[in-house]
Amino acid sequence: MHLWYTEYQTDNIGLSFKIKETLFVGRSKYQDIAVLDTFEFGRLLVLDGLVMTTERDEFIYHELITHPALFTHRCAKNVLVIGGGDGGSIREIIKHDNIKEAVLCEIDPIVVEVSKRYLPSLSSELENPKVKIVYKDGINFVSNFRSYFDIIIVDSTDPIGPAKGLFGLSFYRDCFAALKDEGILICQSESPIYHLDLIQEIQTNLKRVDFPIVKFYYGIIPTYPSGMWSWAFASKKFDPLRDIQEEKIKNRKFLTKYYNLGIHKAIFNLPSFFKKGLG
Ligand code: SPD
Repeated sequence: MHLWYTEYQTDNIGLSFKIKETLFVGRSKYQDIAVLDTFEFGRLLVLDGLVMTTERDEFIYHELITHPALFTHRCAKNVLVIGGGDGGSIREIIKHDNIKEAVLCEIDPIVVEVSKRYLPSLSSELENPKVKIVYKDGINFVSNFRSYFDIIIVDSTDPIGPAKGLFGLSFYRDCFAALKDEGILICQSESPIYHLDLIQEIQTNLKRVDFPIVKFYYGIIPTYPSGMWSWAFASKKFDPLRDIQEEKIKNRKFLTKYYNLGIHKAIFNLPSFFKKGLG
């Protein structure tokens, strides 16, 4: 007998994983949490029935949510990650020597605990002295800062339940205020295939907040709905293509498995349907 886990990505499509072992199943104050060991994608973190990350393809998501901003900003020192309790985004941020402090604001301590125990390749830098973890609601947390962060990364779950506010206008306003004059905000913005309406709404909201540069970029994540994912890049000063730091990307001293100079240029050149959808 084989056990299978299926994420129903839409009412009509599911992605199923054959399960080797169920490592953790529990309920925190906020959500259902599971870690499953799968035959094809290694360990899989599931929150409220939705795939958050897998050991096999997480590098694509975490490199793309972090390095485009970190290599566009001239010298980011203070970075805030909202969500991302698995630690994958923090692991990538910490690769940049210029980082002085990386704050992880995760609402759910159990996600961090579970990731430290079952997903060591993602959570490997959570104990780094440059990393400060706060267990708070990111929406309230960010509203306490003025011109403090160089980069804010919203590594949220999908826009259902507690994460809904992380896609809204007032949250973006607070992020704008919490960023320094050269600040950059990155938000995971779901699938361009399935969620173009949401992406349009994110674009409208970010422009209303007065970010002079609002762009989207995309990547291929096999275990996310449709396999194609996107991120919003909202910036007060630097443009990811006009201000690209080619030498810095080429001469980086750390390894990446997906991100490189060609990828940086390619991901901001959107497929026609996506470009059209953004108007
Ligand atoms: N549908 C999956 C969207 C998940 C985005 N966030 C994932 C968190 C990984 N650090």
